[in-house]
Amino acid sequence: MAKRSKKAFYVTTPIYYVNDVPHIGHAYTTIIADALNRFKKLLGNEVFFLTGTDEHGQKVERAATEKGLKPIELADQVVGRFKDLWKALNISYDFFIRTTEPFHEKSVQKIFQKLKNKGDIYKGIYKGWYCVSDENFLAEDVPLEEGGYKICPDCGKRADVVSEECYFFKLSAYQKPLLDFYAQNPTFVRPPSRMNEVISFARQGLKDLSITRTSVEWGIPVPDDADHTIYVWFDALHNYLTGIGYDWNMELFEKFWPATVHLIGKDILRFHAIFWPAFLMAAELPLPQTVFGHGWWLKDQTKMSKSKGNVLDPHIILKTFGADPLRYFLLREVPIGLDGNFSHEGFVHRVNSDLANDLGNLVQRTLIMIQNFFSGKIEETDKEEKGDKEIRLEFERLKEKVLNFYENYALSRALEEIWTYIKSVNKYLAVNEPWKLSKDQSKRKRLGRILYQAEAALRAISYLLFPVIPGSSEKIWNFLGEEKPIEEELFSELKFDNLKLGQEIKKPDPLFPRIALKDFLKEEETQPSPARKEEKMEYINFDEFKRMDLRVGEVLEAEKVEGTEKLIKLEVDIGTEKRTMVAGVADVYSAEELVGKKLVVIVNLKPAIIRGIESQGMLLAAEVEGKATIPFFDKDVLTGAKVR
Ligand code: ME8
Repeated sequence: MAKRSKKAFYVTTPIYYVNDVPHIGHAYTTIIADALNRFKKLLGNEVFFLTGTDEHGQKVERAATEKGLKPIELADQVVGRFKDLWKALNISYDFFIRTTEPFHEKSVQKIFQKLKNKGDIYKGIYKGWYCVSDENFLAEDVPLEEGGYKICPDCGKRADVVSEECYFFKLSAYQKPLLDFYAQNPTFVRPPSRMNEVISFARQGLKDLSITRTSVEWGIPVPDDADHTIYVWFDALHNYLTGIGYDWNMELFEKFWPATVHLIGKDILRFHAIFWPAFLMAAELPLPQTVFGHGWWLKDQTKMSKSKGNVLDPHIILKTFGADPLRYFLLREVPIGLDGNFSHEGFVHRVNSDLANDLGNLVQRTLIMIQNFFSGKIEETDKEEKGDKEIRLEFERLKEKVLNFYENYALSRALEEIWTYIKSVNKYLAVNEPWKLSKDQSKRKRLGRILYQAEAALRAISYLLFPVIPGSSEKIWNFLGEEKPIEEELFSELKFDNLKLGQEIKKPDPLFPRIALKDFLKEEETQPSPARKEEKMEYINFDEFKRMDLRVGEVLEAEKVEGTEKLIKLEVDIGTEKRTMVAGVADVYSAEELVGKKLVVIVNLKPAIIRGIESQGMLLAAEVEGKATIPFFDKDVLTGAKVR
């Protein structure tokens, strides 16, 4: 393989599942990637920034069924939501990969075949437990619960039993090569605590990994064995290759592979730091330089996640504040490796104090004074005095520190330093009181010097902030009358006095509106919760409703369906005849307790075959935390009575 160019920087985000719409957690990883991407471009690197969506697998298949959609229809909808969000957040990715695209599917099949031909993939039988939420096979030592099932140790959800023929990947053969690789590349996983976690996991022994399913239809078919679909993680991880041209644009691929950094949340570390390098070793491809596992955003001290229903919809924040306050807050508030707790109070406080007060005020007052005292253009200054020089030198020191912090993923530290500098410049103006000098004609050059220093500092500050708050930085840059785009100045060429004398400024607009907490909370309260919003009411008319034949049914007989956990077969009298129905309620009700009960059934629903039994109708039940609660009547009602 041709050698990757030294200037190449290839950054990726996870590809997100399309089972649900994006939230702040997804926005976080993507914003980090965007900041790194923009920073590296300022350094003159050739950057490729890949993001996208993970569209196959049981989780997406189930979510689509629940919504009455085909998986691809759900994917198409959710992809739109992701793309809209990235646009609203000013994310400048180079390519958006979808794993349902034919070029990706074809390459994954080819790699699968290659590994099979090599003997790294073989056929066998998998028996064990699977967590659909994490799309993960549980380790054997996860204990059985009293009810005879297993709980996923990562997400706390109930796992499913899987017993089927499948293809295995010989992960066990890569245990030693992986451990050797970690030893030689101690910064492969960052931060270091996560590297230790990965090493100790790998040391415990790696078992071969089932990488196909026969019970999941929504996946890439195994070449020449179409009863099997490829395990969603095998499929998804390869996006990092196919997204930069592997197998379809090898020139691009060779320019950027191996990836410089895969940015991920710590939830998916094992997939990226163990499975992924093992797959690559098997495919004889170079391994990525770094996998960075960042911390989680929590809400009320619990991980924000769709299944817990505690996610924050970024659109509400975007509507009130715009992209930059959110980008700034997420990157400033906590170091990337640690968890952060999102609170509305914390957000509003940080944004008002840092952006509106410190930065916004500095921009406003500097530019307004230049406008008022020099008609927008400083033509002459006197020489630098000690305090003026200090502002320049402090910037030169700042630039080096920021470079170092950005290079080392310490974005919050970089921002902290930039804010110390913003405060120094504000103080410099307060001490020198240019508004007083403006009254004395003999101090014009001195006044010019002070405002020039503040203006030059602003130019430099906006440049350093560009990776994090690109929209606002560009605005400041443009207010200063700069003509070349901000990205065209190389970091190495950035100097305090790159600001030319005699440059005419533009009238500034307010940059960051100050928002009162109570107004923001009001906005948040008026939004439907993400879960409710998803239900998006689709009205039916009365005639459509009348077409449903809902009746009181009486359960005559009931028995548990063999080999299932939840299903009960019922014989139900619907007034005119006896019907057989299958209901998923055995985790809550016993067959015996249902006999004799009257409940609501829909009798003109098209029959469906469930576990080989024809279900000729359906009973209605409320879903409470994933479990069925059947509404029974509080008065005696006639069997077969209409329900309307
Ligand atoms: O895992 N805090 O997709 P996913 C911070 N498709 N980051 C969070 C977060 C939170 N509360 N919640 C989510 C998948 N994230 C797979 C990835 S890659 C080959 C396949 C971010 O939709 C974080 O980056 O569940 C996490 O790793 C990712 O979203 C999980 O997204």
